[in-house]
Amino acid sequence: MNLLLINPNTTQAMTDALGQAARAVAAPGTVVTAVQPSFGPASIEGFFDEAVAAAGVAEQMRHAPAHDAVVIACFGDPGLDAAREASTGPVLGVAEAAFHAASLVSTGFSVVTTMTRTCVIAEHLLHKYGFERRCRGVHGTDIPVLALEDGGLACLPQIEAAAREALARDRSGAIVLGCAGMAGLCHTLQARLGVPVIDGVSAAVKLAEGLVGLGLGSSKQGDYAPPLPKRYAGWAAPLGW
Ligand code: 2AL
Repeated sequence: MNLLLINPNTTQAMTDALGQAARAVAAPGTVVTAVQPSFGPASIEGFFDEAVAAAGVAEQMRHAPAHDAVVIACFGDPGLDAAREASTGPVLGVAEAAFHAASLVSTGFSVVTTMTRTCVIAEHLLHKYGFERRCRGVHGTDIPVLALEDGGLACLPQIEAAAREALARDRSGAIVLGCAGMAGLCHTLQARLGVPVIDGVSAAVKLAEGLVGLGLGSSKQGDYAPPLPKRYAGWAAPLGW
């Protein structure tokens, strides 16, 4: 199957690393194409970044190559519903995928994320998706996303310490990594912490493969029907349907 991975930020090194992380868990028959928007923020660390990044996801979906499934590889799941309108295949956001995976292996999980200001974005998603009763805490580390650009090894001790504190304080059974850029740290953290550690990129890839295997795609009934045809003005003109 063809899996389109969209990194919603515009940092090429992260797009390459996310493509690699996806290929590392993908089934032998899965071909991963990793792309990023042609415009937008270098990293997504707040509402304004996220609003522009969501338009970038819409841009990539509007001109997407043929695909069987899509993964949106930023923990804020920017543009997820829009991308589902634009695709017949399953579209997975890494936050939603990670919350599902964590709920299947623990009674309650904690999220360890980047900047503290992004905690509320994760909390909004937990409510939107109905996971507020399974998540026992969202913890910021104040690590900037671009500090994870090179794989984030230098940030490992800080993330590990935050995860240990979260597990103890929240009485959680699992840790969800709250940034796609933390993907490469997942196995080391799981080995050190001794609890399931969920990287949303891997979870989204495997869930996407599972859904395609089940013959399931985004519903085209009602609210996920394709966008209505109309004129888009200004710089967005090429995005109109
Ligand atoms: C992210 C992420 O996954 N990519 C990005 O640019 N920002 N998430 C986050 N919590 O900071």
